[in-house]
Amino acid sequence: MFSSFHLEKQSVWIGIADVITDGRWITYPDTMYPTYLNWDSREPNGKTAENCVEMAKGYGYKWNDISCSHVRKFICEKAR
Ligand SMILES: [Ca+2]
Ligand SMILES: [Ca+2]
Repeated sequence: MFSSFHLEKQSVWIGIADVITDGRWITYPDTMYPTYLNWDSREPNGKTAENCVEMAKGYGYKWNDISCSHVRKFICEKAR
């Protein structure tokens, strides 16, 4: 999984976006449809204004779509 380092402190990008077709979420950089979703109950709500996905600190790290222009650290998958 992922390290919990820094997670208590801030929201993070998880490499999923719907920049090509709104509502069609794709993982990056491998461009796959995610097989797992963990949206907050109020999300996604941003339509074409919010195209990147964060694990949102304010939502208990459930997912939120948000403008891609925000500055966030990333969570990345590490090869075994
Ligand atoms: Ca969107
Ligand atoms: Ca949102």
